[in-house]
Amino acid sequence: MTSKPPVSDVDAFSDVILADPIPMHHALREAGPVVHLTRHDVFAFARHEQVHAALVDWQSFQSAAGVGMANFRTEKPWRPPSLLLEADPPRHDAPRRVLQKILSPRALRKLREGWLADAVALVDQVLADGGSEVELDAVSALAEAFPLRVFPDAVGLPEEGREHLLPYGDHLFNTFGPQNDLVAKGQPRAAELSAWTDAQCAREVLAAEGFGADIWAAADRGDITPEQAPLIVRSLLSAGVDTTVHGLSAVLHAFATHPDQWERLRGDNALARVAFDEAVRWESPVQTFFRTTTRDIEIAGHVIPDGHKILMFLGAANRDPRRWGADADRFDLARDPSGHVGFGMGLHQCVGQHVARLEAEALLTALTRRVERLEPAGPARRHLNNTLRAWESLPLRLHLS
Ligand code: OVM
Repeated sequence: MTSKPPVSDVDAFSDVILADPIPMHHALREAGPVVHLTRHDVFAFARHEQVHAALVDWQSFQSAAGVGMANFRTEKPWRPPSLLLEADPPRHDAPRRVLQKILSPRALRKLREGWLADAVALVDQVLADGGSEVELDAVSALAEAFPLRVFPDAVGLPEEGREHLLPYGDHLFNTFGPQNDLVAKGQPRAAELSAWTDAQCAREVLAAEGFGADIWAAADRGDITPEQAPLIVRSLLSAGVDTTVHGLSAVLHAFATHPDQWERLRGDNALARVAFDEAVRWESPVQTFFRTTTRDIEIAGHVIPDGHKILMFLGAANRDPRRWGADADRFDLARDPSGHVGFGMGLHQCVGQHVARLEAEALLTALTRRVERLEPAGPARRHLNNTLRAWESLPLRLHLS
């Protein structure tokens, strides 16, 4: 016997919920393993067990129909679908294999020293005209500044137009949600931002060395087709900037509000990567993605029919006490955050995660050299996005050592 799942009429993308989704996450987890969100007509998973299961079962929960609310089976996508994010095997395989190698820990070794030095240079520059205390906005001065200093160069982008990267990403991540005011607000610039991004993916525009050139070299080898190459470069530009910026904001906010954890990191720089992953678990910069069912699926006695949208609350799964224990809401470097779904899981798991971790390690390590303590220096302000958990402003006071 099967029954209808519990329902909720919550607007999961309203300003109030986006500003603080934690109470809704709690309510949805408690309501059951699957909840029908009647307002969006989608089925929500908020527990770690079901989110994890959906992420690893790509046959039953497809990405090719779009990982936003729009169902590509019935609606035309606003941009050509990503060969990585919005594809399943076998189409997904070659692009994934190529990008995975280009962004592998082994391939990143040649960037490591330069990025560590760049982080030291940025931190020295930012702290230069202070005395023993410096006040800054950690979003613009650090979380945005560092990725923008290293990542576009690593891709091989021209200098001109780089200011389009963050607004493009912001709009793109809004479009995974419903067509609400956040999407409408981005609409006037969408065509211009999208055209700029697409233009950067051409071989002639990219530097002779870098991730972009590496992707085109894979096309020369025949590992991917020349038609696929620009779309794979586009994935780097789409997924590689805003996500990292908000991940860095998250870890800086975490440390500013957990001084004992900063002490711990200062005592052992090897914790920088764990700290970043714990912040990704704790804050989940990418809050949600959708899947689409490819068959009737039974979950805990409820049937989700074929072709329906599943909304996976990564942020809720990452704080599910069933998986993380009673202190799931605590930012704690003593925890092992592995198994978090902030980077996804399974064959779509973030292909750029090693790049993000290297950026975080470089920035945090550079900060531990100079900063004894950091604390909020004013009210932190959220930036609302349909998919991203983001800060607009994080005023911090840094006490230098
Ligand atoms: C892509 C893409 C875009 C946004 C996010 C993402 C988190 C990938 O175009 O492939 O992964």
